[in-house]
Amino acid sequence: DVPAVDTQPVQHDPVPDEVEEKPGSLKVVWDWSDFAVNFEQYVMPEQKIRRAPHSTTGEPWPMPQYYVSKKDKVYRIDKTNFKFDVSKIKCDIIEKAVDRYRTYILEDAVEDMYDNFQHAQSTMFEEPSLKYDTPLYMEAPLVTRVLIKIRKPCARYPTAKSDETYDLFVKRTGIHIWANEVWGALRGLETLSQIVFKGSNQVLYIRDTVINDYPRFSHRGLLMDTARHFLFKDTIYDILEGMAQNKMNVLHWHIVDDQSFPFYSNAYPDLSAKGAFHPTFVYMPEDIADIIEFARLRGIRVEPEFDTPGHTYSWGLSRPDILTQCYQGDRPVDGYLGPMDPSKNETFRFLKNFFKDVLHQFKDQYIHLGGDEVPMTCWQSNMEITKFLAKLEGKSETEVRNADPYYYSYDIRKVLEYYVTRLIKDLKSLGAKRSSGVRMVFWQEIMNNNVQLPNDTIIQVWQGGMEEVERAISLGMNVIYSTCWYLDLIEYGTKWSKYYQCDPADTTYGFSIDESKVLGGEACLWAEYIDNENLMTTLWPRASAVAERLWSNKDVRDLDAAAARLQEHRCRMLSRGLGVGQISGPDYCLRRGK
Ligand code: CP6
Repeated sequence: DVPAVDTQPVQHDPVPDEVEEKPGSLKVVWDWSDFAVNFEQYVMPEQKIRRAPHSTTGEPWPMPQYYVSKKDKVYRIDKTNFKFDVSKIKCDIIEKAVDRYRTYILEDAVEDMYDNFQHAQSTMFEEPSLKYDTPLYMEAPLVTRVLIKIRKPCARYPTAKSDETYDLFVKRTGIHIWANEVWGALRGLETLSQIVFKGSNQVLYIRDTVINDYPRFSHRGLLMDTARHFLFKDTIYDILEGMAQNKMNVLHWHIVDDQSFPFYSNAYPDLSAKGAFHPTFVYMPEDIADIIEFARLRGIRVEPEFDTPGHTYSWGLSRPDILTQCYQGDRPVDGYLGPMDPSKNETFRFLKNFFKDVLHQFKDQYIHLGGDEVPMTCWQSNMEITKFLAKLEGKSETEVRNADPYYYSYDIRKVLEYYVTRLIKDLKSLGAKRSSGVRMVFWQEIMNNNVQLPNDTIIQVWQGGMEEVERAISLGMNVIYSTCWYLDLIEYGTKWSKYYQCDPADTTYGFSIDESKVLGGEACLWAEYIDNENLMTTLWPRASAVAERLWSNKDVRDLDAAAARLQEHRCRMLSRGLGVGQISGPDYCLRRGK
């Protein structure tokens, strides 16, 4: 029984005569000798990364502000007597951090994968292998002590003003970490754990090093979306642990949206009872507290976002009364509720009670209030709203009664302005009862719509480039930049270099940007196509490119140098048990430990 074979020839488009005849056209490309000569130019820079010389092992990510390490002066880590001394400060944050980093240093240290491996013998590598047989390594002096000195008393929560500065000295006398605040000591311990490396002989080494380090931007964030897919606590812990390993310090938690409402509100339990995907897919107050605690111990702030007045479909499952009924002509559109309804006092009474509980559960000074993609055409279609607007504009009773979208010219953006202004006022008054106060963040549309904002408002730019940053600053606002860092937009390859080259205060095209007004940036991982299974592989190490841009000096930009360190960084995250994804095309990691 021989299967029938389709003997029809494949139909090709006929090759046009001009192409065959013209010199330098298609034909030339198929000249293989020419291709071989030009091979180098066809190799993408990212593919060269695996040829990185093994001297990259033990390099930090993100790159410190000032960093000198001596390749010819190496110490051995004394595994059995290794000790951390923390002087003069009693602090749970540092005690727990020491426990974590002891494990990372002594058990999960990244291995020098370029040494003693068959490929290392080939000409692909710049240095020969077996370097651990040389006197430099065999006779390296032992270091046994890490001395941590923190100048100020331990604070409970990290804030926007936390000092993350630290110095790190690796000398014959020991390893010294000096910091102003405990947050700097955390960053210093992370750096220390990165510059310790394991030789292929399984001995731990560290080079003689001097580091003075501090972040370029104070806001180095990551947007996590738990509304499009519910994320389990373990996944969120992995995100936070990855952030700590990249010195990122703000978890922007986009907790609810149109698709689901997984936040348990003490004031309105029906919101999650009716709005969550499943009764168990809810973050209870204990869960929120656990996540904030896990973040706190890593110097990470948790900034919640409750996006209104748009993106609120799931709120309407329990509270249809606070959403706007959209109309088609004079007929209500069945089952279609739009943004929050600002014409009702009940909407604001509800929001005030709701946010009172939010400010109770979340400790950070910042709260993100959304304001993006508001479907104002729904407001426009609803006669109650247009009447309300007419009243806002001081029209007479009859004018209001007769207000008609076709005859009365109005600016629907005034409704948004009213909504946002009233929400801000209510939140400020709630914030006044808190020790940290409250500072509000909005998506950039709020600035686009003529809304008068208090000048401590923060604008998060997600569309457009430096012209938008410049505009927000000129309006007196602080800025968080995200446009180029939408990590959920997936293309072939990982495109980390694109993320790496983007700068939230880029002045190369002539924009005058006051960098002190740019708080930093955020990598956004919107979760329409992300769940617990693919989150870590999509997020890391791509977000690492963002992390270095936000931490390191503006002129740390060399792609080849970054590629070598990033490759090691990816292997390090893997060896520490995080299921991170690809970065550089074909490569390999040694994965010991977990
Ligand atoms: N959800 C919310 C989203 C997006 C925004 N807000 C979004 C828009 C465009 C892209 C990706 C995400 N999914 N609430 C915009 C801030 Cl490309």
